[in-house]
Amino acid sequence: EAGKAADVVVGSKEFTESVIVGEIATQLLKSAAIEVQYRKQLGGTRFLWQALIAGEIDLYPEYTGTLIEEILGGRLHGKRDPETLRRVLSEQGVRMTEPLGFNNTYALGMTAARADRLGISKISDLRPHPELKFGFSNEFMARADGWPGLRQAYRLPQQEVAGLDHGLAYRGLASGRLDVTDLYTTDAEVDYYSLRVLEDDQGYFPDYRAVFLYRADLAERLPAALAALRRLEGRISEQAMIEMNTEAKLGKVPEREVAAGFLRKRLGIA
Ligand code: PBE
Repeated sequence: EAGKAADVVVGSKEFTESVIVGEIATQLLKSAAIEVQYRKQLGGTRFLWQALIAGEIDLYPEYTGTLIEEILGGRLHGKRDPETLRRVLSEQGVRMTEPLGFNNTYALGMTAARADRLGISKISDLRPHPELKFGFSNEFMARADGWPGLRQAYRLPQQEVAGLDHGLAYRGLASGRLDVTDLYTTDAEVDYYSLRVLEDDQGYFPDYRAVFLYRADLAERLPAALAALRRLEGRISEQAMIEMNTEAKLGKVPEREVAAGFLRKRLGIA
């Protein structure tokens, strides 16, 4: 803790949405006269979780499914109820807010044109097509809720499976180098590239409701910070999040401005 320049250190993962939501928190805390340092795009899920536990950051945006399947997986012993979740989190000195209002789930996607030609509308329709080229974001390749489990659950035969940067996967679909990738359902590219979101007909993916994870000691040290953060509970709809991702990704508006616009329009914070 010693030597921290700011009262609160906010972190985020490497993709646009995480950076925007981290910006929103940062600006909201600043508007409450709290000194904030924003360490954006720190890395992947595991890195952010470790940084939170180590006290290098005080809070970051996370998703319930990611928390349950990937981060806490083994420690929950198959239980997924909110009470168990909060108890196991608090054993780690971590708490979470109520959901912010949107769900950003993984899904498999293809271009609508390719999906139509092959008659594919759901994940199990991929089974008779071993020739399809799959490319998944690097984190998805290795996660507990990612490719290995999905392949097993759906008994998918595809052998040609590449790991790549999430942003590049969309361009791979558009150029025809890839047939199938993992989407994040609030991504701007889903609409932009006219992608078909394949139905998860075996219900493999959980909900990924956005929340903030924060250190329990933050709540004790700076209750005003927590009160400010909690103003975001239930306030970011799926539509609002998709619009913000679109502004940033396709409109090239800096995340900082996108976040400021949200706070001004939806929370009346100038
Ligand atoms: N996501 C979508 C989540 C999981 C699903 C990639 C934004 C994440 O864990 O970062």
